[in-house]
Amino acid sequence: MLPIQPERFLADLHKLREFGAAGVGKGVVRPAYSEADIAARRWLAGRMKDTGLSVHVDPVGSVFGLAEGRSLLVGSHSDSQPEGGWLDGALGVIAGLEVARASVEAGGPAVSVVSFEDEEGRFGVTTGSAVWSGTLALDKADGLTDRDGVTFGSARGLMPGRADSFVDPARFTGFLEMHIEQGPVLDREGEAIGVVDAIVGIRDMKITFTGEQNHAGTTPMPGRRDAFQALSQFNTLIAERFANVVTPRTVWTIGHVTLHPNASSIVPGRLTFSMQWRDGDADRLGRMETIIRETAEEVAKSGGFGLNFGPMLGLEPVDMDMRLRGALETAAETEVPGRWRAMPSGALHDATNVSKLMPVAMLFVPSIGGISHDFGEDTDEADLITGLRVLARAVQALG
Ligand code: HGY
Ligand code: MN
Ligand code: MN
Repeated sequence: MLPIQPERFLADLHKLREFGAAGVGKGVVRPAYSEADIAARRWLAGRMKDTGLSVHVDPVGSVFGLAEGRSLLVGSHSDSQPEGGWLDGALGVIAGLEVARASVEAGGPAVSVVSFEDEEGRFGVTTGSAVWSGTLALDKADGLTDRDGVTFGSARGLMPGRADSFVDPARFTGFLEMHIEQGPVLDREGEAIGVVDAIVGIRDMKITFTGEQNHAGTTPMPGRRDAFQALSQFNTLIAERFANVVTPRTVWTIGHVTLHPNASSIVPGRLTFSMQWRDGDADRLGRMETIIRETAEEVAKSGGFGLNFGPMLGLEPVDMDMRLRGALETAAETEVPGRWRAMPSGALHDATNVSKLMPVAMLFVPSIGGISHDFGEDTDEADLITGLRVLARAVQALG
């Protein structure tokens, strides 16, 4: 086993949590290109340099610690959701750093480390690795905006020390990402490790209904063009129409709604909302998109609303590489025999984009209560260390 040092690993994990600490539980607020994110990346770059890796901050702010010659890439992301947990992404980055240090101390195998930028999609969907993998052109990414209208292009300019060039993916033999499950299965089943077999696909777009802003007291109900009512109708209709298309694993979410002018005595004239859906089957995602577009058009037409579909972002479902996955499964059976399972990922990860460039595989540790994308996200330290041990075993076996 590589000479990993669990205490050093945990110390760095807790140190990273300090950047953007929310002051609520172990939560963090560290969105892409925020002061906390930039400071965290500067600290990570220093830890990579201390390990003897050469640091490369790419044009979008993803931070790589590069070993000499060809190497296995291990990492994840260190930016967070607007209200994030301390482990989402951070765990995979610090685990990668610890395995890289242990590999250097053991004289090999060569391990590089990465923290991708904007995996949490302040601007898009896994934006940093989507640009690196060619899924998303940089000039298209630069035009993406966050919910306050800030562009990706202007935000990434805040990241100091960015190189003009991207890292050549040919340097890497493959990519391993350790992550919290962010769901209830391992915690509920009392298991320690999940080895991912496939990552779901996703579609994400903004939709705007435009009605008529008017006085909430004097405007009779018949004939109102109330943009909120349009969304309410749309939401009910798609749930009915999805019934014979979806499976129990399919999910769809309206997570962000902007109501204009958002005042209690004004009939809202405009509403923009985020429409996101995920499934393991690309064809089902397509059928859901048809229902979404047709239902929005039907609601707009029948209620006299304007309708606008924003750009749709999406990633296809992806299977993990069998050789890398096998190394993780063998390592899990050695470390926690009978207390691990192969399982799909309902969450998106940078590994989806990186799979376009090289073989990838992922492993999960349990999330207490299945909570994530919430300040309350947490994992027992014993489970964090078990995950690190399984990762280190797999890295050594693949070496
Ligand atoms: O939304 C996701 O699945 C990822 O955590 N950003
Ligand atoms: Mn994540
Ligand atoms: Mn996340």
